[in-house]
Amino acid sequence: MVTRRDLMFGAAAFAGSAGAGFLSVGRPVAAREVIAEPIAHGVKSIAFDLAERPTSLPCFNGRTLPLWTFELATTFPIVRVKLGERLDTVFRNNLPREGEVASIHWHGLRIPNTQDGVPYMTQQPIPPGGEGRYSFVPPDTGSFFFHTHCNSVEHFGRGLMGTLIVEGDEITPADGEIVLMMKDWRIGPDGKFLPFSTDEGAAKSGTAGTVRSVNGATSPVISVPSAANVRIRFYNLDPMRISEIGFEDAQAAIIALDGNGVPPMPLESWRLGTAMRVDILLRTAAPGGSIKLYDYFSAEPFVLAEFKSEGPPKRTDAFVPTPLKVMPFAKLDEANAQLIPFEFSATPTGAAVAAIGAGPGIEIGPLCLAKRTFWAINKQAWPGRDHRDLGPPLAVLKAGQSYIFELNNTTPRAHPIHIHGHTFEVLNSSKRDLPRFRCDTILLIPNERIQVGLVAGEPGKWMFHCHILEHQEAGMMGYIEVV
Ligand SMILES: [Cu+2]
Repeated sequence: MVTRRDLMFGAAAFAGSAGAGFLSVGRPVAAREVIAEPIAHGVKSIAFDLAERPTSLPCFNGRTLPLWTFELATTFPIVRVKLGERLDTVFRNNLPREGEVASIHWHGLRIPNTQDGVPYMTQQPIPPGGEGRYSFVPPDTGSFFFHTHCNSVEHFGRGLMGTLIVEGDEITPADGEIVLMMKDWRIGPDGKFLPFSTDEGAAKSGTAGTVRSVNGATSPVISVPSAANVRIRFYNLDPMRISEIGFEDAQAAIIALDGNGVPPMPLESWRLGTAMRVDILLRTAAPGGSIKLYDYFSAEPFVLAEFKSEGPPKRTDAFVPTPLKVMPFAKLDEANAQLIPFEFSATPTGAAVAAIGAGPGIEIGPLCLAKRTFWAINKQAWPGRDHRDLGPPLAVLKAGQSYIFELNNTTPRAHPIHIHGHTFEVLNSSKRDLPRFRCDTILLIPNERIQVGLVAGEPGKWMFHCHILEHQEAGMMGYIEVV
């Protein structure tokens, strides 16, 4: 029986046969890159109706909760487009509360600033009864998602999100594909939603859910073909949870991070903060067998999902994961890049609340923000200003120029830091031996300093914030201006 540790040290076996080779565990050397090209043209049109829908998911144990969702048919819609296709979206805001404005942010996509969906900053928000539109050609393949960008703690808490998958990155088609969306729910003993945020949670690591789920079920058992190479697109869509996923007994490789293809790395375990994604290629079990996906970051390893093999074996060959095609990115000019430091810190108020503990829930004002500020970037706490009075950007960048962001977490909490409309190239960490990869959300562990490279993209104001949504709403948010 192969354990995670055996697989870790046995990694060179499949890496070597793939011609990639590993310098050390989980660290690939550069493989020959195949650039993805458009595979389709034309327009894909989708219509969303944002509304409250009483829903009984399997993880609710027979209870029905007032979810807010994008459409009637599914709790988390999966939108698929092919690289090269235009996506046209029209949405109606039918959310059941006066003043509950909405806009849709397309997380991870390098699309024009006007389509970025940030209320007051890139567009006027859509009031209840109103209609909004987006139209863009996703420039990159990968696993992305979309969500509203105002009152996000509650919107995520009620399930208002969906995935956007841009196809066209596979050189060798997988034998199957599974999208896994991990999200907790805050449900009280009375079967109703608990407050989505608390002061104590907002000042610490976020307010945790009480019921775990993947695709709306707790530890679902999912049928897969036997002895097959199945692609798993794993999304951490929780408002606050950090997970570290891995298999106890399987051959599996990470093939993409935040949608960006990487030379396949054996999956020992991978840590994801909220909004982060990982694509995995898994060799499923022999007929009748099953493989469990765990979250090792919980107090006890938690079974996220189980993959049960059915039918005759698909493959008898050795497990040799093929890299995905990658997208062309402007090359980082590291030697001439300007270094810009960012400090992620707690405000004195936040530190005090974290020290003394619980208090009444945070009230979300009409400006998409908490009234209290517990967190800051470069000592600037976002709710000091509203979306209509933006204040100065955290940095001004010139389009096409290279920068190194030094992200310094001076707090005892982890922060997944997200930038809109760009990807970071991870360069180094003060605490961990990280491979070099691209991402739109980078997890800073407590007191960690990470340097990331970035080539400034399209002109505009691009949000830059922690994706623990209570941290974002309590101050850890700002913007970068590209001119
Ligand atoms: Cu944070």
